[in-house]
Amino acid sequence: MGVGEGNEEYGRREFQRSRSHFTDRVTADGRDGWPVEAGRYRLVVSRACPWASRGVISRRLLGLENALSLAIADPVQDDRSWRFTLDPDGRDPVLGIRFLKEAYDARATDYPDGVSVPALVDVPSGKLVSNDYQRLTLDLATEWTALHREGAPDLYPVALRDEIDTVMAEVYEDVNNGVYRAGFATGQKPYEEACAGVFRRFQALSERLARRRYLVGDTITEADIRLFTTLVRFDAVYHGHFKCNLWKLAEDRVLWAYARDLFQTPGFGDTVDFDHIKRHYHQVHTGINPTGIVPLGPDTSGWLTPHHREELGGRPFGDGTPPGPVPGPEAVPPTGRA
Ligand SMILES: N[C@@H](CCC(=O)N[C@@H](CS)C(=O)NCC(=O)O)C(=O)O
Repeated sequence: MGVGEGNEEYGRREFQRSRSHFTDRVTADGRDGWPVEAGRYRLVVSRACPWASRGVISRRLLGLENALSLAIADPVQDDRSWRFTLDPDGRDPVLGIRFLKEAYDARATDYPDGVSVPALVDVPSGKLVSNDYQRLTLDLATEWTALHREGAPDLYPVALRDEIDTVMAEVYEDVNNGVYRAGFATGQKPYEEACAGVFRRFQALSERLARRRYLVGDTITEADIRLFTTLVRFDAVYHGHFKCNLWKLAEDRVLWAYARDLFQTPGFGDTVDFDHIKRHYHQVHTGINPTGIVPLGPDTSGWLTPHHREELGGRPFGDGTPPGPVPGPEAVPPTGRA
């Protein structure tokens, strides 16, 4: 029996992820009308959101901070969705808007899947260009190359794309989206299948990563970014709030060391705000946490402990170099750090 085909007792309800509605691409040749151009676009994210966080990490690793500016939404949406309440006067200082919805409205009158982050917005017109999170980071890696920093890594190397795509598809199905299917299931059977699937995939990934430092090849790739964004949220929100609790990340020696290795790599952990992550999930999903209470734990200091993964070899940035420090205004506040 497949997921969602449960009997009366368990129900048929299964979480359905909405699709990205705006799939225009910003490319080197500008074929969709949106050429890569320094300073033209604004990346709107929530640091709570795993899909948006991929873009925040890629942007850091590739050194696109000066070319592509960043807007950080309040981790807690209201019924008008993502808001710029963290900014002075509650307005994004570059786009001049209070709600991300205003950029969506400038682009279209009808968008059945609603407002979501990440969102790439054209600054001169104020219009949304794309909310296609699956494509966004691949384009940052392959289309924005003219604006990459010196020493930027190749996050999507041509020779490894098939393998990267295969790993990412499995990770998406069972892990990135699997935790959501478990967390939002409204029937016992869909929950159990999704939860079991998360841990089956974790087991396979743990075996894969026992003797190799990164998922594909010997350098950091897009596949590592996509696994990391789920792992870094795992013990803080998916284990309790989404009931993915067969074990904690910190209880798997290999995956925990792998995740800490990435966390301690410039461009990964320096983008993570545990305060935003915890408040978003626990305060926004009132269907599964009606009181809105945000748990005090877990202790996040373990993220900074030695991981010893260098012993496996690997060249984090290949022939390139690590990114420099986080630009001052983008530093994660102490309340959100490990
Ligand atoms: N479903 C989104 C994928 C990204 C996503 O799910 N983002 C979430 C945050 S993690 C979001 O913005 N959801 C809308 C909301 O919560 O208002 C899409 O189709 O592009």
